[in-house]
Amino acid sequence: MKLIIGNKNYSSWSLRPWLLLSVHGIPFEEERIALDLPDSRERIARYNDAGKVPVLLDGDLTIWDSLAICEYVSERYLDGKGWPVSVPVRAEARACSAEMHSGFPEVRNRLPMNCRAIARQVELTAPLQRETARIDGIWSGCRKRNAASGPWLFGDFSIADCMFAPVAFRFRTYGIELSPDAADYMQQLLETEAMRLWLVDAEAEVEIIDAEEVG
Ligand SMILES: N[C@@H](CCC(=O)N[C@@H](CS)C(=O)NCC(=O)O)C(=O)O
Repeated sequence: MKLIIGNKNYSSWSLRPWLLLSVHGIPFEEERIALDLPDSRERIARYNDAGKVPVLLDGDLTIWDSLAICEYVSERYLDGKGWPVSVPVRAEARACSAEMHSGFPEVRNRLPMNCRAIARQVELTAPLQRETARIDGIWSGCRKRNAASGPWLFGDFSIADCMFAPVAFRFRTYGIELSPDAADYMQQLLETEAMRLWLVDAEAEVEIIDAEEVG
């Protein structure tokens, strides 16, 4: 299996399936295509007409889109354990993941993932604060409700944790204040071995994408 990813420092979508595969110790090769360079588009197009990373290649199969890749990995390699076993808990995990996948435009635009940057300051506009508060509510609420079955959002580590993992790097960079429960969850994500390895690689990258350097 080969996962095509973007810069580890900047590519938030790439982190999600990379994390799922890494946490579960599923063997895969990775190919990094640095984004925003003259040949980036052409290199990605060799793998996928959608023109985006991440892309997973498994035998003859090509799967694109971070959530679709996580779903495939769960079904093909984890016997469905990428999601919680309980139907209602799984439904909520999917709802939170879908909300993250299609929402939070202020967080995406104003707090770009820039793993190696710290102590950046941005204006906390009202719409941005509403979104960070919503994420805080998801993190603290889910964790509290599912604490009996494990320390992650829905008990055991799941695709939902992968979907929110890039947000932990974003909040770290811009020093977003969180409730104690949400801050604890974010710290737990950041201390996960695979997240630390991702950060080490991100810090070693040399490319700078000006549009992603804010604050
Ligand atoms: N919905 C897609 C979005 C993927 C996406 O936007 N990837 C960005 C990098 S983080 C990309 O490939 N950008 C390159 C480009 O647009 O040229 C997913 O979840 O995988």
